[in-house]
Amino acid sequence: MSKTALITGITGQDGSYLTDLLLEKGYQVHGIVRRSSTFNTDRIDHVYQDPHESTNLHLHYGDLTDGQNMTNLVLDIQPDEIYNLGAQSHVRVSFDSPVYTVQTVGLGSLNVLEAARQLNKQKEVRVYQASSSEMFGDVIETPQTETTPFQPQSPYACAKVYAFHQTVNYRHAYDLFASNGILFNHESPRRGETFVTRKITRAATRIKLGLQDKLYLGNLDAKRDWGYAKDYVEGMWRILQHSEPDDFVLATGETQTIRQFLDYTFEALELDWNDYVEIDPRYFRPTEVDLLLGDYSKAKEKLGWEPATSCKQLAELMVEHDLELAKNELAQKSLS
Ligand code: NDP
Ligand code: GDR
Repeated sequence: MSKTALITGITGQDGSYLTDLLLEKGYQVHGIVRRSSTFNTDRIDHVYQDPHESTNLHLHYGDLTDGQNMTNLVLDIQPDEIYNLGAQSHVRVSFDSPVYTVQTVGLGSLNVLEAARQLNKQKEVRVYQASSSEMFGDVIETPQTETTPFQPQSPYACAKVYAFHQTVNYRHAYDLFASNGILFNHESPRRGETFVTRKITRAATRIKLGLQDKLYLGNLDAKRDWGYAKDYVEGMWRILQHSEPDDFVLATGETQTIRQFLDYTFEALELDWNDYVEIDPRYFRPTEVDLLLGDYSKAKEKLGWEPATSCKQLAELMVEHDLELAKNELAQKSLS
């Protein structure tokens, strides 16, 4: 019998890679999609099939903030595994929309846990909670591990800390198989275009082809532990296959400044970023996380998980992808 998984945030970066992985493994994959006035399924269109024909991918309208809707879906679908990836996931935006961010990231996660608790009375269900290195915030120790105390520095991070603790509490209080993946930044060609890595690779490739002159950024000194999203969704899956629920850091164990990511990207295009980058204070955050560096030894030892892609390789594969996008844009322009 194939397993059934439910993914919140299936239309996002991680949701789309996880869908690819679970379909390859023979799962029945169910995903929750927000109703929107325009199509928001670009990242999963390559695996979408007409629901009138036989398909292993099933999409449902829903919203994390609607608890009744979450419980109805979970009880109807009867998943073996739930991956809670849905979130207002942009840290800078969480300062502009703190209440909405907390509703989706904090209470939304609680809605998923409550729904899982109901289903768990009928059959065992396993829950993955997308926790974040942002929870470490103003870091107390480096590198950060599963036992490093949290000092969140944004509404987003505060809400993720809340969801982390709720997940642990549901594990203890209700014997629910609920695990946290504490994932450090992970990127890809499917990364949203307002996160710094993708903003850089999109702009640099457009600059290379003469489609753009400048790139405006904020703080270039922050350090991040950047990995490849495709490697990390494999880790999510392994966390739910483990013999017991637990919390795991997934990271690369290396950290770079934004400047270094600029170097990798612009050097791949034989350009010097100093000629194009300007600082715009609008991208500064009221409180910044200066340094993140993860220690993934526990995941390596217990799950056999390791990252396969370095930050430089990541920048290069994103450049390769975005250069094709820029070439298509140029071709369209010359036709019009
Ligand atoms: P994305 O921003 O790419 O995707 C977020 C997803 O959540 C989208 O599918 C979005 O839908 C959906 N969503 C947003 N609000 C709601 C809502 N109210 N109800 C239902 N769905 C909603 O994030 P990532 O894929 O990068 O990240 C996945 C998860 O992992 C998130 O929880 C994020 O906070 C967390 N995380 C991410 C890290 C990273 O580096 N990428 C690191 C650590 C944690 P729509 O497409 O309609 O906007
Ligand atoms: P982050 O990712 O906040 O770490 O959260 P982001 O790419 O937004 O920022 C990383 C660092 O780059 C600096 N920065 C800029 N950031 C953006 N977005 N735009 C800019 O122009 C810019 N200039 C400099 C930021 O100040 C920051 O220091 C991501 C999200 O995916 C979260 O959901 C996830 O939990 C964490 O990673 C781990």
